[in-house]
Amino acid sequence: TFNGTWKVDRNDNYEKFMEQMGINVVKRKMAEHDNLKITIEQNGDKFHIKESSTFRTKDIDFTLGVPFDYSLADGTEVSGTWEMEGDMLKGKFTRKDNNKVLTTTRTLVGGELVQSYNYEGVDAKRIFKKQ
Ligand code: MYR
Repeated sequence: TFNGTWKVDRNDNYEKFMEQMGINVVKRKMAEHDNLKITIEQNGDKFHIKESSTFRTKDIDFTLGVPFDYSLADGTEVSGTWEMEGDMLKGKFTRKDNNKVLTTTRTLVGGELVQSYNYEGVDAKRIFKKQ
């Protein structure tokens, strides 16, 4: 289960990923140390996520397979869907400003929550530990 509160522990290639996203160096440096914490509550195919970081706190509700809007911490707006594939959450989101696609997955690996990101050929991961 993805339920619980997860705190980011480490990043893999996240800086390069953000650069590909067009985020400037100052924001990238801040975002690498954003202390991101997400609380996930899943009920069937409905999810409630509480996101908190040095940038903001935010509540997100979505249903698997149903498109929704989300704005990234830098204000970039995306729209897309999470789906469950086996034990993996797979997200596909389209940026509203340029129509390019960002894909992301969430999976549990050895008690950690691993979120992967791909944008325009650049892959990154953020790895979270349960609180
Ligand atoms: C959620 O499930 O937490 C809300 C929806 C997430 C949608 C897309 C996630 C992509 C986040 C990328 C952040 C990278 C900023 C450069």
